[in-house]
Amino acid sequence: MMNETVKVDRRDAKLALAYIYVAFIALALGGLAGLLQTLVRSGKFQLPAGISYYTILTTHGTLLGLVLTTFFIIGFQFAAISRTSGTLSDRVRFWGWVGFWMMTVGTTTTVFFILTGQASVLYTFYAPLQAHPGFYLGLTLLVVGSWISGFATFAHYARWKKEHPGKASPLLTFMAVTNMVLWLVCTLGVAATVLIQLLPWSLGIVDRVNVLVSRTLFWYFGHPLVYFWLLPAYMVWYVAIPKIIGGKIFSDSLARLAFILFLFFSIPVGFHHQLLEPGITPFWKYVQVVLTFMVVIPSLMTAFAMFATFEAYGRSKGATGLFGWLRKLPWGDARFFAPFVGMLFFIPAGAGGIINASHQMDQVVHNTIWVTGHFHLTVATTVVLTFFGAAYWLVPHLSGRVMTKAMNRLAIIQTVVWAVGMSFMSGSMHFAGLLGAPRRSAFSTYGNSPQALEWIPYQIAQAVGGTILFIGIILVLVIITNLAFFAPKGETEFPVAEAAEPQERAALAMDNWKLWIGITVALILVAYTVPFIDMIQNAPPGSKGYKLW
Ligand code: HEM
Ligand SMILES: [Cu+2]
Repeated sequence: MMNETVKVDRRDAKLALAYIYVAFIALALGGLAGLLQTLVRSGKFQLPAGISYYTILTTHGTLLGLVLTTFFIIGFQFAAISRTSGTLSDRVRFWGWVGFWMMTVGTTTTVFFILTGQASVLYTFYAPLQAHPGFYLGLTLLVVGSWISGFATFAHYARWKKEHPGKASPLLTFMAVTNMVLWLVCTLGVAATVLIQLLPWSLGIVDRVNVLVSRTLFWYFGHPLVYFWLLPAYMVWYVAIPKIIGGKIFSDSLARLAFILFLFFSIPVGFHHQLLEPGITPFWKYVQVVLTFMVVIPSLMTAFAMFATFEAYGRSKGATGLFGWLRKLPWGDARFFAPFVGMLFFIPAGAGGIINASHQMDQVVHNTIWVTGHFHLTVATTVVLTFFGAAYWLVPHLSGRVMTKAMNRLAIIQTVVWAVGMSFMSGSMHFAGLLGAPRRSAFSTYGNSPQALEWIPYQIAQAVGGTILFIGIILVLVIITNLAFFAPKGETEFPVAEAAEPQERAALAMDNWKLWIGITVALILVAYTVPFIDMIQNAPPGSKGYKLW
């Protein structure tokens, strides 16, 4: 449907690539920090030169959780809207570059203050830990820059709609717009806590900060953040993968509906990260947990659509029996294999998520390294492997090169290395967490307490996994560098599949942003207004800042 522009314009490609380069630089530095963490936690290694574990951990969480993801996503989405809705106007592209430079300067500032040991507050920067004001300023630039890129995306979408009256927007553009709406609405929370609370407090303008309010604003952002990571992976699954395997999109309007449901149910749910927070009544936690579990609906819709696409394709190739279609899939193609392995890891990841969000079971795993194991399955495997798989066609498409057979083989190996390394690392994190090992902690035997000694074998397995994963990072960097600068010149396809059946009217009805944003805001108000007023009215005196590192 509507594949008007087949190739991304050279100028747009440069913009998208700029974002993607920063993402992979963040992967290199953040990955090194991750390796060091696993080595420290094994008890066999100490950081040199008095470097603090928390400096490394803050670098890792910030560079990988916030920088790698946001830069890759925005670069990918600029390419996607240019590919499906036509070349960007000069104005939109200009603002895309403004966003890029603000984000890059912001990132550099933030990382400078982290690496110089002035901001070891972890990527969640919970008060009352207090960082240098430069850390918060850098974050502000990063967020405001991303807003500018978001508005540039909306402007491009609006122009397309104006030029095509009565037509439904291209699916991939619709998805990118949904993700940027989600991002804009949720980053308002993090901007509020940084600008109104943390920045004035770190500058000494105010003495005390309301910790509960700042955490609540953080998690109002922090949960939708994970959907902001996930939706671009779903874009690849819904739109690119069917084309790569030679099949069709199962249903265009089902995909759009799933995205809108993710928009509704990813924001009014931050309390599931605060289940053990004393200042929120159980009733409001319950309301938000119910809303949390609503994401089961679009998640299962997505799983169904994916496997329906695979099965329909396999059967069209003559597959028979219950699982015969599995054999028809292109296992030797890294553009398919990497995201597919990502999908498989999402099954245990999702099961773990249900445990985390369930109040009673969360008591067992809260703040243990189980949680770290969980999100290394979700973001650091499902999302990241899908991004790698997408980069294997996106980067050569943008750089005007082609992936050689040798690079494809290396990419298959990379995927296997990642899967093996992550099974070790995340698996041992899950087990150690069940035995009570805390997250965010360097090595300690806690005075040789028997419980802490039980964790050590798992921490060693974790370091083995971390080392394998780091090899995976080196491999992917080799591949991406090759695809960007050294691979043979040529044309690589940006795969965009067609829908199995035209559903123009249903799709057009989905372009109703007033309604979607209205429902999103209404759900947020229902979930947050009363408990938020409560937090302000019953506010304790607030806390001074602490620098505990
Ligand atoms: C070489 C690959 C990686 C290794 C060895 C690794 C290792 C680790 C370890 C050991 C921790 C927990 C440390 C602790 O709580 O004390 C951690 C935390 C974390 N990792 Fe990774 N990781 C890797 C890749 C990734 C990737 C690709 C992402 C994101 C896309 C990621 C995101 C995070 C985040 C957000 C945290 C939380 C930091 C915090 O609690 O403040 N990691 N990682
Ligand atoms: Cu969450």
